[in-house]
Amino acid sequence: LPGEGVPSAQKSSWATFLKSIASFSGDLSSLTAPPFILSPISLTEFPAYWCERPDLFAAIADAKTEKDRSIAVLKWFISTLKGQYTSRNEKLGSEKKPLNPVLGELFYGHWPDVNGRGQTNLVVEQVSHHPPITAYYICNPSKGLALQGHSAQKTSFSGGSIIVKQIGHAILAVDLPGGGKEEFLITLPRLRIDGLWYGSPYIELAETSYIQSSSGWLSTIEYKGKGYFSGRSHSFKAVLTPPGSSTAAKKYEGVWHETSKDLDTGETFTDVTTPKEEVTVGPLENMHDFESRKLWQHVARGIREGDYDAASREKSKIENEQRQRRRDEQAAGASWQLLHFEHIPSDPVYERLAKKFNGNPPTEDTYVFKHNHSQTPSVRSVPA
Ligand code: HCR
Repeated sequence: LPGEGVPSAQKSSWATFLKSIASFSGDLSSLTAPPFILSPISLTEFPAYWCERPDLFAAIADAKTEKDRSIAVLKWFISTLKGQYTSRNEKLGSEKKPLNPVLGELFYGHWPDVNGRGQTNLVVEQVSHHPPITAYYICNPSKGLALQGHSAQKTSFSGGSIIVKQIGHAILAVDLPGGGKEEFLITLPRLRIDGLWYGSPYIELAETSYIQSSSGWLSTIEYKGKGYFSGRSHSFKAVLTPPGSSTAAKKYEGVWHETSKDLDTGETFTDVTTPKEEVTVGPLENMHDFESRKLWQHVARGIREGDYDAASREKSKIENEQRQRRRDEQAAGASWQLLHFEHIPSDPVYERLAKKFNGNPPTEDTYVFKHNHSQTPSVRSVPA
């Protein structure tokens, strides 16, 4: 039934929220939403979804050929989608509106070394507040793997759904045993937020995304919802093509939130029905004030405990403090300095790899991680 996921006291504010998004395009994070749809988690935590299957990430380094590495990257990528796009429904009951990070907000974490897979480290920094842009760096130094990317969103409203165009890309760099690097450009799918009318939003992926290797191998992934390929939600088809050819060397099909198979052999390709590994985060007492969980702790508690007045009071405190910072900077003629990333207007790796598959746009800006692999565990001790 329409509005059935909305608590009765919030039905009219949900209707007002829906009306405001219907006539709005741009940055959704700035709209005030009713309390039942608020998530206690900041968007800076989202990059952790890239590595909740650290074994599959590490396995990329163990693949021996260019083709096998491209297959391993595709397998890892598809296996991240369930966490990226359905985990809020599982944990919080529906997709929710994440906390809108402040400029300079930080999130650090790691996945421990188990059975020789190496430790994987995560560094996230909010590099823009308006529009929200999140930069991340994930590396497994002992396996010679580093993923660097940034994420922003452009939203519009169509046919009762929110359409989210993801802006940004990720580059995975793999150190090769004989020296040199192989690089993979990962583009991001388009999202549709459905179920708004019922007050229980969920994500469906749409259109096509690509993984282009510097070796020439290309994965083309097509996403469909209910009523297409298999009639099931969260369906995808992926095709792997060799350098300079459009004839598929491998084809995969399935649903990204459960299993998929290799269409030639019938064998299972991805299976995310087993538990994932959440990122390990240090204790709150050791955190810098700008680390996400410390910064938002009182707001998050208010949301979790249903004390929305406290949540909104605490949120206003953070926002006012931010406004004051910006005013002080302006008065001093200074601007905010990023801690871990440097903005560059065009990413040469993106340009080189996008050219190989006529990727659009031909160039994109990026945020380059300023330190190297081995520094990531120690960057936690950030200056005040
Ligand atoms: C669109 C979205 C914020 C951005 C979230 C992103 C795209 C962030 C990068 C991650 O890698 C993947 C990802 C997953 C989320 O599905 C997506 C969010 C879904 C909702 C949220 C909107 C800003 C909030 C809309 C409010 C609705 C729920 C009423």
